[in-house]
Amino acid sequence: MSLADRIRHPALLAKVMSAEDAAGLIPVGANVGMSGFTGAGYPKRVPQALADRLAALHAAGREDARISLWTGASTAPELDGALAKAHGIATRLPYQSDPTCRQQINAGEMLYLDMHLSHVPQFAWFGFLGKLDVAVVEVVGVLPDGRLIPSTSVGNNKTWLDQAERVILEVNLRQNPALEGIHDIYYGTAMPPYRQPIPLVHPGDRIGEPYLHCDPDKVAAVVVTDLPDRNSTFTPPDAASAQIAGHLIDFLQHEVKAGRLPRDLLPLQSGVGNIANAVLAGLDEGPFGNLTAYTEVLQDNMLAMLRSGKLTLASASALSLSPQAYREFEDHIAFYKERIVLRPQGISNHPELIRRLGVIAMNAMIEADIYGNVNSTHIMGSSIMNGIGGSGDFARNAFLSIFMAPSTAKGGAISCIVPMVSHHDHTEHDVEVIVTEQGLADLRGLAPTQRARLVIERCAHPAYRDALRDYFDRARRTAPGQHTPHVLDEALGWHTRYLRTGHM
Ligand code: 0RQ
Repeated sequence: MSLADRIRHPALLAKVMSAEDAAGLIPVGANVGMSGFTGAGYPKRVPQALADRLAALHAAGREDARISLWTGASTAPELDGALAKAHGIATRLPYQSDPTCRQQINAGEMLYLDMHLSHVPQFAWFGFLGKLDVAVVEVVGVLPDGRLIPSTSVGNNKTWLDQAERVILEVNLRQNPALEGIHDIYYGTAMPPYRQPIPLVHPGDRIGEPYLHCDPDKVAAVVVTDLPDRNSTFTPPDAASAQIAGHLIDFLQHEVKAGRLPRDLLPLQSGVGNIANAVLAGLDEGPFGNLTAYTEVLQDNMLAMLRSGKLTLASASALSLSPQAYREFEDHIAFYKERIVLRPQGISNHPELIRRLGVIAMNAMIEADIYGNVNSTHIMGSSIMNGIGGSGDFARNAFLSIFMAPSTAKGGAISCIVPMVSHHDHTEHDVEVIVTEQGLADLRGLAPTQRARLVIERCAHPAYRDALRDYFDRARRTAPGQHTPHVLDEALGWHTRYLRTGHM
């Protein structure tokens, strides 16, 4: 396939230039919206060229040689990693998982706006984030009329292309042209007070069109890439993850028996990582069939469930697959295209749709407290791990909001069930079920003191259970209020003890 077959718009074909020349069009201090969502569909050459330019400016004494970087979600070493290593990011939003970014954020050198993923496109439209100067978006190809074939993620690309003053396109020849048709880009959104209901009532509904719009006159450069997505390798579930998955599947079966869930459950949302993968593997072997997914990231085990027929369709914003699973996807792309829809994150994570569809939200956490408040983002109250991502979009609006973690971390030195979380991402009001390898606490319909007993008995590790019982009993005796009793002097004492001694 020649370049002219990929870029079928002559005026855009004429704008092909080197990544270095394109990066030169991005001013220092600009707000730059880049594509990319969980390691998929991010630009691969312009960010590296920009990082080289910013590093050279730093070497020449330009300490202000930085940009503000907005994306869909996490990206990859070629984007977040390269720009962070060049000290080229002043402000980052809305989600990252890059070690260098994390280090710089925690050192106070990079500002980080950790945002709900569904908020990002509308905050950009509302003008809450300032003006978007440049968009850098990876695409698979350009149609003769200038519409764009999106890549392996959609993220915020529609918003970046609409809002940015200038656009740089990376046409990635490595991405499969047969991706054309898998996307559903909804152009029916509006600003309040003119918003209308979003006409999606089933996870697989297609309500938009398969292409992104972009005014060709705004396109300042087209760069050609031939590089694969990050495609992290897949790690098989460990023992704790498999136990967590087992508890969760027993619970879902119980809900079906009780008549609170249909036999084919409700659309599934699954976070990323080891535990999420174990839950999906358990569901693939489990008793349920005819399942659907309304989620933001499609990872290996969801692909396996589509292949086995357990899952009939999946809606997401990105394909985050290992190299092996991506080969399987490409080998059977026609099969998967009938069963997968990729959407903008403003739609995949939309509260209205999550509430309407009755999504079962399953996300990992860092720690929970005895009352069911959840911390998904911070280590010991102050240091960021990754970010809230889509977990809040789903938890607040789900039919069932489930959070999962091993009961201990760092070889047992940390209890993931604590008297009070050191940072709140999901309050007790948004958390219905907590699961660890020890067991599952169903918190629905329970008052705080009832929740505390259950979380301690079902979810805490035996090595920490007595200390939690003792804390709760003393709080019951001594707290001035008995609705959510705490010993305030001690509530964060487990964390401060860890910071002092290396053990909770
Ligand atoms: O640290 O790597 O230094 O060993 O935290 O923990 O157990 O490997 O868990 O990779 O599944 O990540 C919540 C961070 C879990 C993730 C979180 C330490 C632990 C380890 C990671 P090391 P694990 P996972 C969809 C939904 C928020 C976004 C979200 C996340 C490291 O799932 O970012 O849900 N979620 N999005 O040792 C101190 C504790 C700890 C702890 C674990 N209590 N105290 N350290 N760790 N518990 C996706 C998107 O939105 C895009």
